[in-house]
Amino acid sequence: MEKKELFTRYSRNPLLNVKDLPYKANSLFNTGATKFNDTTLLLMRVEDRRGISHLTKAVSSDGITNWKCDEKPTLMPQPDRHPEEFWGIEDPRISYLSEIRKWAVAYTSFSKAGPLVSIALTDDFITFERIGIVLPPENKDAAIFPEKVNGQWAMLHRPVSTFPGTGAHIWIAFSDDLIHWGKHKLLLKAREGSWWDAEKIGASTPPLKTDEGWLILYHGVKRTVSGCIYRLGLALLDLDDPCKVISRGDEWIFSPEEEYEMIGDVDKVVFPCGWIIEDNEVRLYYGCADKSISMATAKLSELLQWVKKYEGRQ
Ligand code: BMA
Repeated sequence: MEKKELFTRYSRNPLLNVKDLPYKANSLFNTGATKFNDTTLLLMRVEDRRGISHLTKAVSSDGITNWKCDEKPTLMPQPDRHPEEFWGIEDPRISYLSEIRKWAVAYTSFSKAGPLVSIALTDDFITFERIGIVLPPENKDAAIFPEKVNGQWAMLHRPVSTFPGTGAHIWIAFSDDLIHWGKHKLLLKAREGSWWDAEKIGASTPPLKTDEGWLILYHGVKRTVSGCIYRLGLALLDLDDPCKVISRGDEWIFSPEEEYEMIGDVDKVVFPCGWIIEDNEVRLYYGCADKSISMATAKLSELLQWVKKYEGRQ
């Protein structure tokens, strides 16, 4: 039996917390991540003291130390022009779309009708062009593939039906223009019963293109009498047809364990929205207990080797 963990936590976690912000807020947590002008850029969800979230960026030249946060919010909800952002904007996943030389940020807008998926484009992380609502409520955990697949953009998303007992699963959709999304297909189902990913799953980071297929990191939620536990798992999709699941790991690969992950505004949560891959190293940036941001690293080859063991599992 395997004993070694796939991910190793950075020894000085948490990397960032609300005290690192130059202004007052309640918490800073789930973050998108990308490389930008030779820096690592995080676009962090910051919850203000009203309870409404906005996005603020932090940059670091080594991706670990000396983070420089914007003096003020980078992307604020605009409820006057975008009523869907009434209760804030959350959980950004950043994908660099080399074809249009822009970064696409898929984020959750918290509307009065529930959470929904919005997209904004940027080329400088100073100004953002909002595409607006792309998928109506209830939907969240959207992550855009970094390149077109068979001539179309692709995106993972997580619609929720009000029909009793149907659960919350990961779907895939396709688009010609990033605005209109169709060809929806149920991709990965939450498991049932006592599984770690029963009832509710959602994409964590944007899909990663590898020689073996699209690597998917997703979160699974286990409900217990003392609340939910948010953990992470892996799946692999076919490169040419990402509607095809090659494999899906049975076990979770990362789980709240350290005090900063176990205790916060929402206990027992690890929630990544971004990862940076350089050579064979994966750096995962994740929200901890809805309170702070941490980093963990893994070898890409080991993640692939692990998930491939489950070939044929859906
Ligand atoms: C999910 C999302 C995340 C959050 C998590 C735990 O549904 O809203 O933003 O971190 O719950 O509270």
